[in-house]
Amino acid sequence: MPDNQFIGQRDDPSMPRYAGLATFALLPRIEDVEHADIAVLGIPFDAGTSFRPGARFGPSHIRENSRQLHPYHQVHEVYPFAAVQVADAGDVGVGPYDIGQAVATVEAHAHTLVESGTRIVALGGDHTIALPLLRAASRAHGPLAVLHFDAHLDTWDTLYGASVWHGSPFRRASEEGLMELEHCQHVGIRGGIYHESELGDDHDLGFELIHSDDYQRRSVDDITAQIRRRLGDCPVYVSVDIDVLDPAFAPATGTPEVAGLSTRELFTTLRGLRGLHIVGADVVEVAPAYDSAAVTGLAAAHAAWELITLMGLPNQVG
Ligand SMILES: [Mn+2]
Repeated sequence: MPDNQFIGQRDDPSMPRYAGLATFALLPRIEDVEHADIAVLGIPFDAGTSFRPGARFGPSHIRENSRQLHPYHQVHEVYPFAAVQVADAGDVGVGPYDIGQAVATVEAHAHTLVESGTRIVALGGDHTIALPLLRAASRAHGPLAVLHFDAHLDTWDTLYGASVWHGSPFRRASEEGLMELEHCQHVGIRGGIYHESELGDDHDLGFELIHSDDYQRRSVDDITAQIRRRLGDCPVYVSVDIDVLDPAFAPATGTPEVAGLSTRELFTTLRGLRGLHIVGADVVEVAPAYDSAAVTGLAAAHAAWELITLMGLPNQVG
């Protein structure tokens, strides 16, 4: 490990990685650092879920499964936790009964962090939380290029009378002017939709599509090149719905869809995105009750680690 001014992972030879309290990647708590460049923030909220509930237990499960994250990233050849100060900001306290109130609480909490120069990597929680996180990030950086990994469009309108739920965050964000309409990208889309007009709406709301099936015919390099072209030089918000993965790789999620990405396809894609100007990110929709052998939790913890690494690379600082 290089010497530097940042506090990294717990390094106590008397305390194995599987023991002790689980902050994300055994990193310091935000209270224990002077300033966090990147904060991992849990949002235990799942009242926006339309099908299988349980993502409120996602943050603690992802932290538990982040104990094995190591200091060195061998693809990018960096020590992510020595490049910038990363800290665990704990959870946002949100109740389960009032979506509007929860969204406002998340937005206020996120705004406080963003205002102090901290970029957030959020652990969901269901996908509803992307809306307040986008509001907070956009307030600081202007309209954002959204890079969205998901089986679903999440640009639907209302469901069961709710306009804010886990299938609508990007429609609301687009309507509110939080997104760069020529620079947003879905990756991994598949599964059923209600009506073909949803695809036209999705395009009008700002997104270009890369389907899950595209990974069968195109190389990952080709796909990452398309993503880079689409995002351009904009500030980028990356949202990873863990259901972008096939249920074989991530069974524990609210709305699983067959024929998804493998973990290798997702991770080679993420690793191909060096140089983006990422101003915020989330990993959402991990519902631990369905997680045999913790495979979904592991995938989510590692996805967050990949995002933190990208955000801390030298050309990303600031
Ligand atoms: Mn989603």
